[in-house]
Amino acid sequence: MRKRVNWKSRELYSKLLTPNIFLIRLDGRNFSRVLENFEKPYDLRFAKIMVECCKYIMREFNAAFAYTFSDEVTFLIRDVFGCRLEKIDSVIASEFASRVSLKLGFPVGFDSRVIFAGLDEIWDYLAWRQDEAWRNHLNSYAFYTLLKEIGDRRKVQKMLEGKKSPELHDLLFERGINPARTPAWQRRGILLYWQEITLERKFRDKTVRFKRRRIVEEWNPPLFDSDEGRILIDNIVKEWLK
Ligand SMILES: Nc1nc2c(ncn2[C@@H]2O[C@H](COP(=O)(O)OP(=O)(O)OP(=O)(O)O)[C@@H](O)[C@H]2O)c(=O)[nH]1
Ligand SMILES: [Mg+2]
Repeated sequence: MRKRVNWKSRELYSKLLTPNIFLIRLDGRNFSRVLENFEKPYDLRFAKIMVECCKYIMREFNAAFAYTFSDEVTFLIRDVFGCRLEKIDSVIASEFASRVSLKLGFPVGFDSRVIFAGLDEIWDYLAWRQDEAWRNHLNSYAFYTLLKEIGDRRKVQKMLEGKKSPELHDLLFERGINPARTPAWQRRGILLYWQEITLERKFRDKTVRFKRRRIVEEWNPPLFDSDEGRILIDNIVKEWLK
C-alpha cells in the first residue's frame, strides 16, 4: 500500500482558539445586489428580518446582545464549541445565513470574524460600529437622493467621492432632508439584549412570583460613546455574566 498523507494533521487552522468571551461580527455577502429590489436606502422589512434572526442566534448561543445595522450584526458570546475559531465562525455565520435566507425566500451568505475585546472595551467597539452606522446612513441617503435628481449612478458616485460627513449633512439639508430626523434605527442601529423580568401569577389565593428572561428590542439605542450608552452596555454584560 502506498503511504497516505495524514490529512487530519493538515487541518492546520483547526487548533486556533478564541478567548472565552469574544465579539463576532457577521456581514451579508453582496447585499448591495441582494437587496436591489428592496426599499432604498432602508427597508423596514429587511431590518425586521435581521432582528428576528439575531434573536435566534441570541437564544441558540446565549449571546449577551446583538447590535445590528445595514447587513451587519455583532454578538457577544462565550464558551461555545471549545473556543475553536473555525467552528465558531462557520457555524454561527451559516446558522444566521440560513435563517435570513428562509425569511427572505432566497439564499444569501454571511461572512464572520471574531474580535477580541476586554469587557471594559465593549462599549468602545460598539461606538466604533455606531459611527459606521451614522456614516453609512449619511452616505446612503446622499446617494439615493442625488440618484433621484441626476439619474446616473456613476456621476453620483463621483460627486460623493471624498465627501466628509458635514458636507453630506449639508447636501441633504439643502434638499429638505434633515439627517438628524430620520428614524433612529437607521442612524443608530438596533440593539437587542436580555432582560430579567419578574412575573406574578395568582395560584388559588397565593401570589407566585417567578423570573423570566426576555429579549428587549431597542430601536433607539443611546450613543454608545455617552455615559448612558456605556452604563447600559456595562449592565447588559454584568447581568449576562451572573
Ligand atoms: N435596499 C436596501 N439595501 C440595503 C439595506 N441595508 C443594507 N443594504 C445594502 O447592503 C449594503 C451593505 O454594504 P456592504 O456590506 O459594504 O456591501 P455588500 O454589497 O454586502 O458587499 P460585501 O459585504 O463586501 O459582500 C449597502 O451598501 C446597501 O446597498 C436596506 O435596508 N435596503
Ligand atoms: Mg455586506
